[in-house]
Amino acid sequence: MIYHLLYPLHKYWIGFNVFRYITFRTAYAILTALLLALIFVPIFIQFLKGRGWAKTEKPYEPQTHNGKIGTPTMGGIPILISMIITVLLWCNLTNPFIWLLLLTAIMFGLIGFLDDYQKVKQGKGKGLTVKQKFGLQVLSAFLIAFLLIKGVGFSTKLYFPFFKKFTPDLGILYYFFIVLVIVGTSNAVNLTDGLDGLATGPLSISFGSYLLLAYMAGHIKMAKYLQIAHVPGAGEVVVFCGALLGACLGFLWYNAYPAEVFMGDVGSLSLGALLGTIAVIVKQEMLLLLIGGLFVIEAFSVIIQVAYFKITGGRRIFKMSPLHHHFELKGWSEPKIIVRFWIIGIILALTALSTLKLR
Ligand code: 57M
Repeated sequence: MIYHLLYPLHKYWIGFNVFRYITFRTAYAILTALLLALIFVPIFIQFLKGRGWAKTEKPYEPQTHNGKIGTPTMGGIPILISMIITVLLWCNLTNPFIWLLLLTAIMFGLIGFLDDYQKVKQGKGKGLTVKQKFGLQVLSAFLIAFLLIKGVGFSTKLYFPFFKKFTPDLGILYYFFIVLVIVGTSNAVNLTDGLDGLATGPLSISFGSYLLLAYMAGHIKMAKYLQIAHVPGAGEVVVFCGALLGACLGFLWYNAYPAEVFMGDVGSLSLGALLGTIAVIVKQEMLLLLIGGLFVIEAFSVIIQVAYFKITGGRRIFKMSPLHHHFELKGWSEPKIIVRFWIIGIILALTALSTLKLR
């Protein structure tokens, strides 16, 4: 809104020209979303507590989690509200990528809300069935892929770090690849969200990284210099990433150990799907394996554990999966696990960004 209201006034005063600049709008998108989340999250904590929408006991959890019973969940709702208001305020709303990302947030947020709501209403922790949840995610991701490829005329070429010339055109297979990236990232973030701030921190690092990648992809000279895909219109995704970064940091203020609120599936599924969709839009899906490396490690720890458990008839590689539970059972304190995972997330993101020069 602000962009559409104030930028046209530059005809009367050159000062309004500043609202054209992506860097300016991104800086204020981060601050706006941060401020809104700092205001909305505590209000929601009271609302959620009033309804008893909180963590219920789960028998198979590490003992340390019993102290968390009663912590309100679904904190993803104020995250999404803060982000959406900020996007509507600071983004150029004629850009189709912005509406596509808002649709992603709403579809995956609704799936997560349905799961969370059923868990808290039934009080037995039973949300949607795995089939229901997965089916809804795949359908939503296919819709995003269709709107991208057919609606925006998006390229179906796949780009790789290090290899400039190798850009295979996946054609119709790109639909399935997009679904894999979006649904895979959404569920990987969901699994990671098992300790205070353990998902929120790396999500903030990831959105910050893709903020930079979107800027480079949307800047024709910079994309050419770095020999990465130029994606016309990706510049607005920078502002969107700023809104996500600000909202996550504002939520982290309350989700930091000891957490006053959890984001719930409404947060983890939507933020994970947004990260995957942004990676697709800026044509840096393969780099997501590094930037989102923590989410990949956590998800694979479960896959390896479940596979080994089935193959060996009940033996385990980790004391418990996802990986953060393994370290809990090894006696590491929760804050130590969380901060060490954040440090690893920062190292992975910096390594990923350094590959842009190594081509
Ligand atoms: C997603 N949810 C947290 C909170 C958060 C197939 C199997 C791998 C599925 C997997 C699973 O579905 N886990 C659920 C992780 C839960 O967090 C809620 O869920 C939202 C995110 N989805 O926002 O609302 C608990 O995590 C703790 N938490 C915090 N701070 C936070 O900021 O402390 C969350 C956020 C919360 C709270 O205690 O209640 C979760 O862990 O459930 N299942 C598993 O991951 C289980 N692993 C397992 O069974 N491993 C097996 C193998 C054979 C599959 C094994 O290794 O032997 C773990 N799930 C739970 N506890 N609950 C085991 C330990």
